[in-house]
Amino acid sequence: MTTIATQFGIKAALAQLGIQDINEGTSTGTQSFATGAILESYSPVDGQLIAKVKTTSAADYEKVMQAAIEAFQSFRLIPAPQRGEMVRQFGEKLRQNKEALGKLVSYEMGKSLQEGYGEVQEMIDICDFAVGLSRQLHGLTMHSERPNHRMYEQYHPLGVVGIISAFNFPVAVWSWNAALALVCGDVCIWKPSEKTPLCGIACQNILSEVLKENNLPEGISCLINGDYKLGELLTSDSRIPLISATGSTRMGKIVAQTVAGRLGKSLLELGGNNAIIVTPDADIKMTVIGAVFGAVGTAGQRCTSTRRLIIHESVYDKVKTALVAAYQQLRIGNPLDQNNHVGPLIDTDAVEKYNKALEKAVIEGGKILVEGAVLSGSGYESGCYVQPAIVEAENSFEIVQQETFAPILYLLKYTGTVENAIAIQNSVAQGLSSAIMTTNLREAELFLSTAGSDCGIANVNIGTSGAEIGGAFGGEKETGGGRESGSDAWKVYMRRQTNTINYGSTLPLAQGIKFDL
Ligand code: UN1
Repeated sequence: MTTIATQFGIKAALAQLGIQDINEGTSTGTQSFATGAILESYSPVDGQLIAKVKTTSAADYEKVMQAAIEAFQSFRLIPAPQRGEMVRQFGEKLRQNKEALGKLVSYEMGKSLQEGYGEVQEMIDICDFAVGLSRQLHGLTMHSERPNHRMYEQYHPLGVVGIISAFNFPVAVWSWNAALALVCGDVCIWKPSEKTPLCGIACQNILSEVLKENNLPEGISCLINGDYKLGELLTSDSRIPLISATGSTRMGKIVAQTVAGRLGKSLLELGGNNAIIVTPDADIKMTVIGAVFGAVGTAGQRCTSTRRLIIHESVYDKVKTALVAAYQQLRIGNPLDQNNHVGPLIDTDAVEKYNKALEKAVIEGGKILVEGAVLSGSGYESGCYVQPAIVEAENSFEIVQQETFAPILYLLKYTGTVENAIAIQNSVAQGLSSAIMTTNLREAELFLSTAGSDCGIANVNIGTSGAEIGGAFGGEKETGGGRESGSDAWKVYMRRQTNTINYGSTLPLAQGIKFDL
């Protein structure tokens, strides 16, 4: 029998990425310590077991930590551009492995193959960005108030950075953190989602080769696998100055409190409840493409997925009809088959949450426009495939206020001016991504102004998902306030030091204070 894994070259991809039937899930570079329980990784694509992973015990964790601390002692002293060269080589290896890694992402996580490749492309892009950055880790110089004094600031590496990533971007989000942290001179310990451990191992294997080829210590990049208890070891560990965590708001609140309790720094990328405002002047064709991709791309499991459409009453029916027609065209099925638009949800728990959300929407008074359904039969054996749904709702519904990681799009109507739509858009607890579809300059600029969107990302005539790595990525309010990836996000991975140098022969004090002996 030809399985999906053989038909789509998954077996070959796994072999290329160094993934065996049972993998050592704990590793610093090429060296592995793994004595914890076995974690099995099943594909949501066909429900098949892909491989087993040995998890990290508390004792293993301690060994990994020691290796990381030791590696930091030497790695921090390597000039930043040389660390950049290492990241450049990593980017090259990602180019060579793009196809294999993209396939694994698609098969283990369930996103479409194109999106799997796109994720690896984000990794390559952030490596390129980090290479340039390795020569630009600069601080400011200031004029001292004292004569013959010079004052400036410089950035030093922080130490061990803990990275906790989610299943939905099983490789890219780690790389946003790791590529920057590495050029900054930090070493990393990564705990990927338990739902996508093989993606973590594949990345680790690729980076390990680079470390080995450059005779660099293995502890520079460490991988640990396990459940939330392992996460707790990481977040409560005062040897880790920075924890970067991506996941739900519920998880982020626990991480933030634990890290703050020891006065560590945290960088949080949590839930979104992203909306597109559609004004009377919107280009309807562009709106439909942006909204459909935003709502059903990655089966609605991006933190940037479009969850709400806030449509002006004058174009409401037109947009609604166009959307319903577009949803009829959607092909749901094996994400490795490029004829399909929508792949499976990550697991059957996610399917249950999707069902519950739709039920709740109806109980609260929502009107179903495109019916949801769990698909069964040939090709849907994993039980993770669902029909993307559209519901007419109110922003005040409890379910609309929540982030459901599934392809459910809520249509909300607004009347009057764009200020009303902006108020609806901002009336949720989350603040990640937002967009406006309009050809009206006044509306667009108002949306981007201080009186406009309160989100970390605000787009004009683009959907809410698919941000480029060059910008700082993250959001406000319950999204956690962190910024990753481009712009000056690197600063969080370093400690800032202000230096004042007296090159004169007297010791004047600041603020004019006299202290004569
Ligand atoms: C996420 O869902 O956690 O903007 C990250 C986007 C992607 C990243 C999403 N570049 O949709």
